[in-house]
Amino acid sequence: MLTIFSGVQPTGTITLGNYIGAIKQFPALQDEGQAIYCIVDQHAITVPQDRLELRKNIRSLAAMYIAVGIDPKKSILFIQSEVPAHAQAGWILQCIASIGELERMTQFKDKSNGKESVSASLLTYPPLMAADILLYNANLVPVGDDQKQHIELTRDLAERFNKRYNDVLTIPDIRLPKEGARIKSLQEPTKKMSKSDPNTKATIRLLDTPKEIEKKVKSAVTDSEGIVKYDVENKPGVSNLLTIESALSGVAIADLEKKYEGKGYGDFKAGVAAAIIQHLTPIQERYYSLIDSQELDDILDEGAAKANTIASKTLKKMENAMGLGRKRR
Ligand code: ATP
Ligand code: LTN
Repeated sequence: MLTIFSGVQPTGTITLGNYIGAIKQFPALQDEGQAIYCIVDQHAITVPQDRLELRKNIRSLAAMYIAVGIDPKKSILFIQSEVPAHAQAGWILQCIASIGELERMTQFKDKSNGKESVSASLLTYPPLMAADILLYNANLVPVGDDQKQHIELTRDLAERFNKRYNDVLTIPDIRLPKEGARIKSLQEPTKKMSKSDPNTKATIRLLDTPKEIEKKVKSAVTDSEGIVKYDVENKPGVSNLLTIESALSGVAIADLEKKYEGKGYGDFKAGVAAAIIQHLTPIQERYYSLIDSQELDDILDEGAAKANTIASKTLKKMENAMGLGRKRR
């Protein structure tokens, strides 16, 4: 049976980029095998976080996972810091990773670029991510395009561990979405849409109100041509909006081009906003019914217990293979 694993950082309300690039795939994968979804709060603290904000974001992300269709009867949903094996296995994998390969990670380069001082964990973040995945013997990791390099490193570390010690770890494969692997910022359509972008007009968040969505789409950067055509090179803004509408409505991009033929960007943007609102309304309703519920805590308690059982078994195998601690009879 396949094991599917993915994680999202609780660093703010998830964006359409996170949703289309990764989270939208999660519910569908529940029927392909055992799906395990994690709120990676230990990853979030690689950059400074306000403690109250972090608490709020963790709970919010948990409710959002379920609101988008993750069924806790089928999937395991849990918070990373509630399963100690992650940090323990992360340490082991740091011991087999080299500084050089970690310094080559583009996410590290981006997040440390221009900063006078960054935490050591920003560099050692990928071995922790590898631990997340490898502890569950995951075969498949659904993520957006920006995580490709981290998944490749995870595979390298697992292969290195298996070769150096014993065949303990499963080599995972990446699963990218068919379209929308990289949703762009509405304001700078050559940059990825990011949760932590300080420009609020650049991102649509899953909890934005219909008014906010309309406003943001209306002010999205396009071009002066006035023709709705998919052409990433020359029309990145229009192409991004087309990708968003197509991913949410299920209508092929070519059919959307026909729908907007002879129409201006005003009509186009109104259509895109309507498609977003229609898709997000039921998600928001489910979210608000869950956010303050005991049900949510029960789901997370059960998820942590199940995750703990699986993860601590793999950790034991890793420790035994390396000769850590005492041999257990
Ligand atoms: P931050 O801005 O805090 O670094 P982020 O927006 O990049 O956060 P993550 O929590 O790092 O979000 O990512 C969650 C998932 O969303 C990952 O699988 C990532 O690949 C995917 N993702 C993030 N941004 C995009 C995007 N613009 N397009 C497609 N997928 C994305
Ligand atoms: N690094 C990822 C989040 C992440 C993750 C994971 C994704 C942490 N652990 C395990 C998939 C599997 C990010 O920044 N988006």
